[in-house]
Amino acid sequence: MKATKLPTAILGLAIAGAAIAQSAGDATGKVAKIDVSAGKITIDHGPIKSLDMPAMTMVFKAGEDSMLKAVKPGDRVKFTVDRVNGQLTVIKLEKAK
Ligand SMILES: [Cu+2]
Repeated sequence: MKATKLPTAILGLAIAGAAIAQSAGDATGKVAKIDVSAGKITIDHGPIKSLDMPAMTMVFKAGEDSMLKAVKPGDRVKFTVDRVNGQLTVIKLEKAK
């Protein structure tokens, strides 16, 4: 079982990597709300050119649960957004100084 699952996982990662290269967008913003149980983060963000998005406050899915614990409402952040399974997802998040 394990031997057949592993190659599929590697292929999946390769596909995700290709998608990130095409559509990911970098942005800055301020955390407005964090919903740990839903795995979501609301960010008051600046324009994201590659996604053709003006500045707004919106909800993103968090790519990793650890992101929701690394920041808190009011924190300024730098982040990268990509569409994962059709949902705008924060794939990288760090506190801005
Ligand atoms: Cu937006």
